[in-house]
Amino acid sequence: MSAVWSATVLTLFPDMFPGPLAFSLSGRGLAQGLWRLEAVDIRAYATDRHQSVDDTPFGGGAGMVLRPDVVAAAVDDARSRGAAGPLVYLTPRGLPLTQREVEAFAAGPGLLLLCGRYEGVDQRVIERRGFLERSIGDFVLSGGEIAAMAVIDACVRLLPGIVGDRRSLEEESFASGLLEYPHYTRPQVWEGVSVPEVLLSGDHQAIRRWRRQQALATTRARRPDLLKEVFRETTTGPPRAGAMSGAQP
Ligand code: 9D3
Repeated sequence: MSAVWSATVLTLFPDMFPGPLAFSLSGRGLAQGLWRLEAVDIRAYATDRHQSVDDTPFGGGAGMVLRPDVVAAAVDDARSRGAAGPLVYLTPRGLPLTQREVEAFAAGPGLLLLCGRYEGVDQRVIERRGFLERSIGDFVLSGGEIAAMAVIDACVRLLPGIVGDRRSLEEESFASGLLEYPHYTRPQVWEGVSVPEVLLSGDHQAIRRWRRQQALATTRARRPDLLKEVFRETTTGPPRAGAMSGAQP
């Protein structure tokens, strides 16, 4: 008896879900029962007659902070109803999420995600319940919901049976660590611009080499930080999955 991968999202805006997760690969998987989604309204765990979930920050400052007692009640109830897997608090203060961690999340039973609003969540409940704090990048969103959707989407596409063509995921793990090579389709000449000759040559080894070189050049230009990872020996840990397979860069 193993339940399907499940995401439970604690939010003040449960109506935002499933949102875009109802479309495309994730949407088809959700409709087929390959994964489950539950959006829980944090406000349902307020205890006072005004249903308050937040309060002013101790020490002063702008905005409001989500109360630890209300968040804890929502977490504990979700757990009691079977929500399994790591607790993830989406916050711009968090460690940046990585594909490596997404792979680990997708391999587990699911996630319990907490979306912040206002100025944040009382830090005590984050620490007492053992939340991981994660960001999806160095830009400012208006809340954690869209970040939670991004995390869920990244996990769900890795679940067995979600991606139709397995080759997509295989190529991804082969190339992992580099940015992708550019893609072309018909027409062969468009607005006077031809598709790169080598792609029309039928020489599959030449095509493979050209794509590798394109991936390397683009990564060097745009994300030299990634190149360091690909070339790295085992100085601080094992190489990324796939980084050492096939030809060396
Ligand atoms: C006043 C300082 N602001 C932090 C830069 C407060 C603040 C702004 C926006 C606190 C939370 C938010 C809403 N963002 C998220 O909840 C969020 C987020 C993000 O904004 N960027 C990248 N990843 C994430 S994960 C959650």
